[in-house]
Amino acid sequence: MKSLIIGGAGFVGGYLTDELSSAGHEVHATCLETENIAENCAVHHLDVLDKEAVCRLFDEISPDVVYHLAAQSSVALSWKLPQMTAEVNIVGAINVLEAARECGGDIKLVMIGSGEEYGCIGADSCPIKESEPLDPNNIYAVTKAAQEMAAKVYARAYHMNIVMVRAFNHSGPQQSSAFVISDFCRQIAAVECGLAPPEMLVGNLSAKRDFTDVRDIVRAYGLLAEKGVSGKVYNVGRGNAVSIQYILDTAISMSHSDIKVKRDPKRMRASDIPVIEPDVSEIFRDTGWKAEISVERTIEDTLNYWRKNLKRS
Ligand code: A2R
Repeated sequence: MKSLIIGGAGFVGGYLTDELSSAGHEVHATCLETENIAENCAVHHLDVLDKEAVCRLFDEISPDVVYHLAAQSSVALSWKLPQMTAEVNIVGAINVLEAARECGGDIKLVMIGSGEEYGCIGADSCPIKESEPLDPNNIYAVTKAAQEMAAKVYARAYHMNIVMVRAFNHSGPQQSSAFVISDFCRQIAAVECGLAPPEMLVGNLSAKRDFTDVRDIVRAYGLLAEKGVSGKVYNVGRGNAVSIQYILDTAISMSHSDIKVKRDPKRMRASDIPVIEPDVSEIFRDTGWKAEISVERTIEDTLNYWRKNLKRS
């Protein structure tokens, strides 16, 4: 099996490369010229905005499966750079769809979107089913909804083999500290090695989110490539939201340092959705996948990652 990961240098890309390599796939991964990437795969430089280059790469590799991860993936940055976000996430995705169409054959495409596409979800709509109307609430979410709609059109019009994913919060070692689990763990590690005073800066702790370990997420992507039904959209998540307070308490309980919690107005969001939790029965039905790694283990592994990496820096 020949797999091509587009956007292989990001947080998820490295884990997906490991998952597919250890399953015996021939793995090809792309990154931008400015990025570093693990060496356990064939590496190709690619900007998804260069349509000819995307087509050339598909012709050169003739992949069986393509995972499209390349994106401007930050919600915050999408407010600051809406045009760039739209270009990379929508035009980039269409370039990938076009390249697969032109390349022909029976390539399976796994297009990675986001739980953000649902927008402001009321607690009564949880767990959120894939049939819930999309109501994106930020520019990043708009672009991911557009990517998904374009992919559906290609699946229908050209009978292409495409599955679409709405991934909910995922976390684990190596994630940027712009995300909450990684942020809390990094702050604790900084206290422990004397780089910061013994306090934690936090935002809204009552919001509940659905956290899945990145190693489970990439296992889901592999199974969707194998067993996902073409033209279908799948929620990918644990299906069991926990409060940010629980994440905080669990992370602090793993440290021997005496850490005081402090509210940081900069970390409070004007409108935070109280609970986001997906219904994950579709992916379970079609692939048998469900999350296996506990939230506690994700926190522990992320904390240990920061303990090692902050000490080194
Ligand atoms: O923005 P950078 O320099 O970190 O590069 C990102 C890369 N990327 C591109 N690749 C090719 N052509 C472009 N024009 C382009 N612009 C950005 O895609 C990064 O290396 C990768 C996406 O990885 P992350 O930002 O770390 O996202 P993550 O957490 O791996 O999520 C994977 C997918 C994304 O589509 C998310 O929107 C979705 O899962 O949740």
